[in-house]
Amino acid sequence: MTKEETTGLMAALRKIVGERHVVTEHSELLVLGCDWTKIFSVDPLAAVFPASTEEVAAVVKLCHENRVGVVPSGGRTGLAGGAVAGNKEVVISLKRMAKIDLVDRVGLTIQCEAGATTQAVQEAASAAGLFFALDLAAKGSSHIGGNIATNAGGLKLIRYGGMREQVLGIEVVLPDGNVLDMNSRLRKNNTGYDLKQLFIGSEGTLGIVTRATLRLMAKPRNVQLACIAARNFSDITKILAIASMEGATITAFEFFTDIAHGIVLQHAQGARTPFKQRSPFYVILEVEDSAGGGSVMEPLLEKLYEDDICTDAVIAQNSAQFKELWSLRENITESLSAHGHVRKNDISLPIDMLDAFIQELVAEVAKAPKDIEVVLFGHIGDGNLHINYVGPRTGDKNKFQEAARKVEERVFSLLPKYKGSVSAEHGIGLLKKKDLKFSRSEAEINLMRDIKKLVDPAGIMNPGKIFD
Ligand code: FAD
Ligand code: 2HG
Ligand code: ZN
Repeated sequence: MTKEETTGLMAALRKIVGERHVVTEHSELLVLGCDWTKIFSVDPLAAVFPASTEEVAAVVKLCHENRVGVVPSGGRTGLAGGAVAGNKEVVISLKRMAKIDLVDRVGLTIQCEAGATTQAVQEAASAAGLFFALDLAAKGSSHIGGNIATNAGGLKLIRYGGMREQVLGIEVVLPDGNVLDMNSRLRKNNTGYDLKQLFIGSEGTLGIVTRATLRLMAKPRNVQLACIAARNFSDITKILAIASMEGATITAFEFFTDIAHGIVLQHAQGARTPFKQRSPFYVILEVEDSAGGGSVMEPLLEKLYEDDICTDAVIAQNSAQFKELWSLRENITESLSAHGHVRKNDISLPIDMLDAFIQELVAEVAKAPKDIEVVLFGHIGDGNLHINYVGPRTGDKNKFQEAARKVEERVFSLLPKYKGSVSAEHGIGLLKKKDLKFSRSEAEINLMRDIKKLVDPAGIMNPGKIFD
């Protein structure tokens, strides 16, 4: 774009959203054009903050006419570079569109604008005596629109499903600025293709989600939480199997190694270990005890002790301990960032293949440079393992990323034989474009490209994400 064209575009954007809601200042753009990854080059043309669907549509239409790329932006907690603007795109932030307007206590739904945070929706549901099931450590910042665009998984997927399972309807601004209203509250609607599914998990490459209708449910009752310690990784999957066989309704099954635990204890304020003696592996197990009276967790732990599968366990006795145990898991990501340079993998495997995979992973990691520490944790109850490669903060960031990339490529190449995925929940974004081939066939990738071309022939919607 020439200087004059850019000036004209900025004036038109200001006319749509108002003078104050267009940012062109370089230092602010460096933040607004970036997500949590902070490893990609950032260079947006501008960032705009529309206040309504009409304003989003007008901005997109204008950018479409001028063939300028747009990057939909939510809470910028994404871990795949999906909300990164690196090529003079206009960042469209939904931050001002955070209204939560309708809780239907009979049909159990909630309607909101896409810029509402995950936590705000959880709290609105709770205030109405109900429960919104998506939960993740980024909930205070992540937006519902971002959760939909990434099909976020999170901490409770094992029981309630991921974001896709929570979405009944959405409103979307298409790449040409037209609005598709699919914001239905219906539970059942078999009238041809379910088009909203195409946008869920599409990482902002097909359109901008502006409103959503989400499912609510009754608040879980008598939830019990334990942190269980184990000697071997294989005992972790045994605990999962035994818990199910003993009839526990598992609402979360989260794993972390003692290395992850140590890093949290070092960096998270007020964190302390609940164990007298540390063990190599831990699980946070949350169950719903519908009968009440502690009838689930204690007998289950007794069985685990009897079978010599756990080395120690603590049960949260009150809400403070409940929060404290959960924080040991929820603080891992932030503590890792405080600890050093980080490269993240977010893989998934059939759960019964995890033991075999971990053995191969350990062998692969043994060949890695010695200053790369490998930290494992994740939503093992649904087969999602988070691998973080961590390098010393004092080292060079780019060199570390290159070295860690070599290790991760070898790890990814193990996945096809397990029919695993290079991304369980964070998405492809910019980070894993080269790795899509490890999980999806050429035919699938070609079909995805065809869909992209059909919906966005001008290629302006979040260009360069998922594939080029
Ligand atoms: P952003 O980062 O702003 O954007 C993510 C993608 O969505 C981008 O491609 C962007 O273009 C697109 N997008 C954003 N808003 C819209 C919209 N309105 N319409 C269309 N496209 C849009 N993820 C999990 O799945 N499970 C977890 O447990 C989890 N835990 C996390 C914990 C921490 C501490 C952090 C930092 C991240 C975690 N994440 C997790 C990753 C991240 O929080 C999720 O991917 C989240 O859904 C992103 O939401 P966001 O609003 O921050 O999106
Ligand atoms: C989590 O489960 C997130 O906490 C982040 O998905 C994972 O930091 C990571 O690698
Ligand atoms: Zn996760």
